[in-house]
Order: sequence, then structure tokens, then C-alpha cells
Amino acid sequence: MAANKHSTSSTTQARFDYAPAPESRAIVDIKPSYGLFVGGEFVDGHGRSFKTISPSTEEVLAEIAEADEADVDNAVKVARRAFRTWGRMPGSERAKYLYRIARIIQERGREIAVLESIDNGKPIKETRDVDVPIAAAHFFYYAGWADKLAYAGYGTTPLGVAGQVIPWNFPLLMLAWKIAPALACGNTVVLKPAETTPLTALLFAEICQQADLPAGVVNIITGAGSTGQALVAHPDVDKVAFTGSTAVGRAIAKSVAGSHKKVTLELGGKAANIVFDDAPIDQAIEGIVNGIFFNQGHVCCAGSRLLVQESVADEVLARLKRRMATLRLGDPLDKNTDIGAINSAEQLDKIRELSDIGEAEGAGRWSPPCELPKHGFWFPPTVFTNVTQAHRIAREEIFGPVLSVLTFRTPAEAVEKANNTPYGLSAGVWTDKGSRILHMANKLKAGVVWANTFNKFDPTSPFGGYKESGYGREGGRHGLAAYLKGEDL
Ligand code: TAP
Repeated sequence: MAANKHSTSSTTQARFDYAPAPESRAIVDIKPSYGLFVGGEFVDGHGRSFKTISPSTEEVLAEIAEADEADVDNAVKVARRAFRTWGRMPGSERAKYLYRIARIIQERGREIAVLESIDNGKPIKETRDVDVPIAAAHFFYYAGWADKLAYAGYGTTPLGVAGQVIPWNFPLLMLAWKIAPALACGNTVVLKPAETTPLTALLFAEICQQADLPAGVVNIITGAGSTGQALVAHPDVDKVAFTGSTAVGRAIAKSVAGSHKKVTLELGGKAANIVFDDAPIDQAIEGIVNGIFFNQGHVCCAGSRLLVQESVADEVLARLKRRMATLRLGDPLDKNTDIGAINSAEQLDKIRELSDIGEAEGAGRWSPPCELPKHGFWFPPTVFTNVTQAHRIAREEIFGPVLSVLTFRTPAEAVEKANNTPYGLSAGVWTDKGSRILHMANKLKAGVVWANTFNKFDPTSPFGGYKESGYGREGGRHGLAAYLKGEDL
């Protein structure tokens, strides 16, 4: 059995009726084991297998095939064969499949949301209201582009086979961000989901079957990092699309340097959420909470550094703590849950370690009284005060529900502190002044700057980073360039 990030000594077989709300009960059918999805059908892998478990209960959900190099090679060959037809199909025909997929995602939305919450640990109200609808929206949006590529301002020729590797924090949504534009442009895909969250990608494979998508256009190969490595290194892959950690992104960039492959990397972040003294404070508190506690803080663009103007810092902090005390942590399938489970034992260790370091380095740590469930992986919403820019919790991505608070006096100081990071993915600005929003947006070195809101996503809007947050854009018209020939990013 392959090592698994979720593994604990006491796993039990899955039970699928543990949702407290009857309406979310028993609407998913998790099979005991899954093969690889290659050439339009599920096939056995040559490699080993691993277990995926529910991070909120530690129950085993299913046994998953781990693709080895031969499986990866086969999947790429199958995708190449499918490309010969798919790549020449009129855009209007390809669009029909994308629309069909989008509609099936909507129709099966509840099932997908429950499955995602079980496998990932995120609250059902987020999977239901964010992950699933935005995933469907991506397919609708890119379906609309498939027959209009000539108007996109780029070329119209697809690249070929796209090798796509995605992380565990938004499993279905990241899949949609990757697959929808690739298919719209006429490419075929081999996608590897993260080891800890393969189930919604495998459900998506069923959706491809249901949509009668031609065999081999989408192939899903499960496995660990080595499977991803074999995929991006495969010589017949034309395009590598990766979302994940900066460390792995850097290794991928090195491994494909000098090859014909086109690469986009969506990597880590350490976003500043900046609150000025004229900000609408109630709204800002909600934005801070959403910025860091949405999806347990497992968000590359999370507002993990709160920069608050000194004159309102005490008030903002007091109100933030009162709001944090109302957050409900627990069963991801309970519709009232605000904070679900941490995705894996490994990620929980990382969050604990960095939080302990924050305390040891002298920052003040606070969490509301919060009883953690006995099983599963949990971390309470946490805020650190008296944080300086030298602290590791202000510099490193924690990827958990942990907020570091720093203060500033002037807009210039806010800009300097916000940009004092190797990352450059996102930022937030809270102020009543429109001119200040424009000024800050100009000065902040971040791919996305939200004003008086945070963590808002839309398929029409390009998303991507600067500096160590990666390169290339996903979403919007800009997201097409990565999948068309001759368009340098
Ligand atoms: P990674 O460890 O980088 O894993 C991402 C994906 O890459 C997983 O599918 C992983 O497989 C695979 N992988 C691991 N080693 C690989 C290698 N050498 N070659 C090719 N693929 C490899 O990140 P993670 O722990 O899943 O996700 C957390 C990180 O991703 C955070 O730093 C976060 O900021 C970043 N992230 C960024 C964004 C955007 S949009 N910028 C979005 C989400 C997450 P296994 O899962 O099997 O190891």
C-alpha cells in the first residue's frame, strides 16, 4: 500500500450515512475502489493503490489506483490519439460537450457537494454555494469561447495534450479551471488530482461519460507526487498546468526548461488584507473572516496577513474576536458549519508547527473557546497579534485558519509591508475612498486586488500571480492564451 498523507493507525471502513442533515444523507455512491479513467473508461492501473479517507472522521472512503510511469505513458498516448479528432472538431461542436458537462455538474450539484465535503473536509455550505456553482460556471463560460477563439485576440490552434496537476484545497474547482479552457481550445487532457482528494475528479470522469465526451479527451490518473512528476516530465505532453506549492512549481519549471512545453504555474501566497481607518468596519470584519477562515484557510490567495491602520486596530481586533467566537467548527456536512476539517494529518502538523513558532517568536496567540471533535483533523480559528514582519508567521504560507495581524500608520507603510513578501498573488483593500483603492491597486504587487471584498471568484476574471506565486493566468479571455499555439504569456 502506498504511503498516504491521510493515514492514521485507526481507520475504519466508510459509512456514508453519517450526515446529520437527512437531506444530505445517502446521496453519494462511493465505490470501494476506483481505477484510472483512461480512454473513456475506468481501467486497472499497473501500480499500487492507496486509501482516501475523510479528514473529518478518518474513515476510509475508498481504495484508489496509483498510476505508475507506464499508466501515465498510456494515458498520454490515449490523449494524443483523441487529440487528432478533438483538435480538429469545429469549436461549436466542442462547445456542446462543454455545455453538457456544465449542466450535468449543476444537475448533480448536491451529490458533488456532499462528496467534496466528505473527501476534502470543507463545509457543505461552501461546496454547495461556491465550489460547485463556480465549477459549472467555468464550463459554461469556456463553452461560450469555443467557437469564438478568433475573437479572443490570440491564435486559434490548440497545443495538443495538456498535463494538468492540481492540489487538494479546491479539488473540483481547480479541475474546472484547468479542463474547461483546455477543452474549449481543442486540447485533450491528462489530469492528476491530489492524493488526498481524488473522489470528485473521479466523479467528474463519470460526468464525462454521461456527457458522451469522446473517449480520451479527458483522462484522470490518480496517484501521489511521483505520478504528477511522471506526467509533467512526459515528452509527449505539450502543455503543463500546475497549481500547488511554490517548491513543487519550482521543480516543475526546472524539469521542463528547454523543452517545447508551455507552462503555467499557480503557486502559493501570503496576501495582505489592508484595512484603513475610514473602512466600513462591519463589512471589513466579514471580509477579514472570509479572507482567512473560508475553506479553513486552505486558500492560496487567503488574506493571511491583516494590515490594519493603527488608529482603528484595537476596535477592529475586538470586533474580529467577537465575530470569531460565533464561528461554528465541526461536521462539514452540517449546513451551519463555518469551519470544517483540516485536509490531512500532514497539513495539520504544518499548521500546528508554524503556530507554535509564532508563539515562540513572541506573537500573541488567541482562539475563541472551541471544542474540537475527537476524530479527524481540526484546528481552531486563530489570530496572532503583535506580529512583526520578521516573524515566520508573517512570511510563510501557513495554509490554515491562522491570521497574523500587523499595523501601519500611512498608506505608504501599508504598501511597503504588503509587498514585503516573496509572493504576489492577491491583496485586499478596505476603504471608503475610491481614489485610495485605485492608488493601492496600482502600488500592490499582486495578481488580484480586491476592494471592499475578498475571495471573490468569477470565470470571466483572470487569476494568477507575480513573483514566487507563479506565472500565467487562468480565467477570463486571458486563460485561453495558455492553451493556444504561439501565445506567449
Ligand atoms: P503540492 O504538494 O505542490 O501538490 C500539488 C499537486 O502536485 C498534487 O497533486 C501533488 O500530488 C502534485 N505533486 C507533488 N509533487 C510533485 C512533483 N514533484 N511533480 C509533479 N507533481 C507533484 O501542494 P499541495 O500541498 O497539494 O497544496 C498546497 C499548496 O498549493 C499551497 O502552497 C498553496 O498555496 C498552493 N496552491 C496554490 C493555488 C494557486 S491558484 N496559486 C491554489 C491552490 C493551492 P500529491 O497530492 O499526491 O502529493
